[in-house]
Amino acid sequence: MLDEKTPTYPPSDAFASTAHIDAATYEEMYAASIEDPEGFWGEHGKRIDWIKPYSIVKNTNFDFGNVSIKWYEDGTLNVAANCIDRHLEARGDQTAIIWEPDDPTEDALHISYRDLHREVCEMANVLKALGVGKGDRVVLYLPMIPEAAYAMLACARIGAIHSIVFAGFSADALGARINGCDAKVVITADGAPRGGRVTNLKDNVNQALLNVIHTCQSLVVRRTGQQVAWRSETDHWLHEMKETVSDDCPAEEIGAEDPLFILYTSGSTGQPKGVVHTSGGYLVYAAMTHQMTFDYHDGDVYWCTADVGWVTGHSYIVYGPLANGGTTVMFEGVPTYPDASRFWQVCEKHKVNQFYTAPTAIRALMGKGKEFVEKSDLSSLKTLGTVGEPINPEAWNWYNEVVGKGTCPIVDTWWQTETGGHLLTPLPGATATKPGSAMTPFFGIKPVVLEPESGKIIDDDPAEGVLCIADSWPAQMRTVWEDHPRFEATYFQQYKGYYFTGDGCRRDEDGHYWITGRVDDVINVSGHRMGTAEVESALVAHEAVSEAAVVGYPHDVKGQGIYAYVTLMSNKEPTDELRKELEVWVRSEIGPIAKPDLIQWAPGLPKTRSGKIMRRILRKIAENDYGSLGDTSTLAEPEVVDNLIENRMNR
Ligand code: 6R9
Repeated sequence: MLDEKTPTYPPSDAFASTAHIDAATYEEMYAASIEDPEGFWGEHGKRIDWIKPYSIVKNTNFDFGNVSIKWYEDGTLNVAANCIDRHLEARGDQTAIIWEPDDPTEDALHISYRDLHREVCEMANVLKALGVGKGDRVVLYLPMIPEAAYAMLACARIGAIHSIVFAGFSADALGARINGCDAKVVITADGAPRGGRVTNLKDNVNQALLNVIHTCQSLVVRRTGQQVAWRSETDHWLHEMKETVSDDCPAEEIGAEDPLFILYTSGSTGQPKGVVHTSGGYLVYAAMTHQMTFDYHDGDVYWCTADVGWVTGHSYIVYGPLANGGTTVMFEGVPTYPDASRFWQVCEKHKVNQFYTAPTAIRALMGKGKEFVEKSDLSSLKTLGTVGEPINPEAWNWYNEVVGKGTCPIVDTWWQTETGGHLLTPLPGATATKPGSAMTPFFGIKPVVLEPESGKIIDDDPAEGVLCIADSWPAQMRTVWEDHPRFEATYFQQYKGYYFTGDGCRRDEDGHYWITGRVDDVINVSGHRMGTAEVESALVAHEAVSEAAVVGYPHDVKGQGIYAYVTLMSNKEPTDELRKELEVWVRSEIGPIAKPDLIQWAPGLPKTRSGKIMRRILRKIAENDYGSLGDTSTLAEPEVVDNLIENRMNR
């Protein structure tokens, strides 16, 4: 919390004077956006091109049982035409995408808007030749290569709905998502080089499709040239099919509320849910936040280090920057390969002006020492950003001093897969930032802090409680794919009339927001969202496991680590081999990011008399804070707790 010693970091006068938004403009525009949302968004909707202009701006209802969210509903547009065609005349030769490969000795690519147009048209025609049309689903399981952006935009061009599955997910997780949205085609590559190693994507697709009942063709990009097992009837090489199609593909007229993509994300219960985003409002908001949050200007080179498998890659590598006619860097590799100077070498090589990454990457690089940063010329940098989890002040200060040399505003952007774009963030030319705070709402956003139990609004500052949003914004998710009741139950049931974010927060005496982390059973591992329930169900699917409970615990680099309490079947011995086996098992069920960091053998789990696992206690033990366990009197067998404390893994 802010006290007298908390420093604030205002932008320099020079930065503020050329910024899109300075402090006075922010105040004025924010007030206007809240007083008259229809007028405000009616005006800002014009930043993109419409085929048929909208006459209705906002039609939204947060009442549980009748939740419905529509923006610009009678307008039509094409998202790909907005990201490509409309820039051709003025900037056809400008670089749209700079692609930086995993291996620094391989050449980077500079893809112009004209190149992008041709590639996307060809890919769109290939999809059409495979029978894909408006409203059909296409799953993308790809490395960070330009074809990932081409495939997204090709879907958008013909009105197909893409659903990207992060290439780090396992075959099982991929199969579940292909089934979940009934995809007609999966687009993949032979292999994905990352950090000097190769993931055999095509093999994973083959394995995933064994569990897919409907016919799903695959379109394969040749990236590594490795041998792959081919399913002759339903597999197609992209480079072969491209030879057979025209490089002209008209952009379909798409309704503002037609889905653009589905993205599966973890929640506190059950299987991941398919978050649905639609076309018009999403693009308006992604473009506007990209321009204003990063203070992006024409000609700037912007780099977001995320993967397109996450929402950050959707809004802030592809759709936002390209809708603005920008130059966006796509990076195939990892921050530490070949060594910890890679990010900074890429910044120097491509003269990056805005750099956007995750706190976990900053912490990992901070641990390697500043020599790795100081080898590179970072004088092109203007704005730095973070996303995905709270940033601790130590990492913030390192980012500010060692990377930004104290001259680059840092924007700590809070948002979610569900929100489509930034909701709480400083604006670099307007906000005097505080390390660790997401500061202020973006235009049109009405955050409220509620008492967790009563749901009452806390008006006075400072305030601490759960973070909800009181009114809709254009990029809000519209529904859960084919499960609107789940959408309403997850986000609108607990606190009536509000969108419930699942995050806790504090608002300080100046009215600035500090995210305190999830209040549900979602953990955040290296900025990746993980439902503890997902990891638990993977563990209990193993024949040796009778019961499992998973919680997060503080981890120096990852933010949170995964701590699993495992009860074995009575005929199984707790051995180190079995521990290894369970780690490998979870990797293959979900993916490497879900591998437990610590597994503790638990002869019993603390439960209430009604049989509910007391997670509060498990969290405390995992945090090595067992002195403050609180009330354990409602436990069925209080003695199991002593055993767990004695054998705790995080000391
Ligand atoms: C964009 C993205 C969403 C959850 C969110 C919150 C956490 C994201 C944050 C942050 C503190 C920030 N989160 N940004 N916490 N400060 N700047 O990350 O989407 O993967 O859906 O995760 O991440 O807990 O609820 P997603």
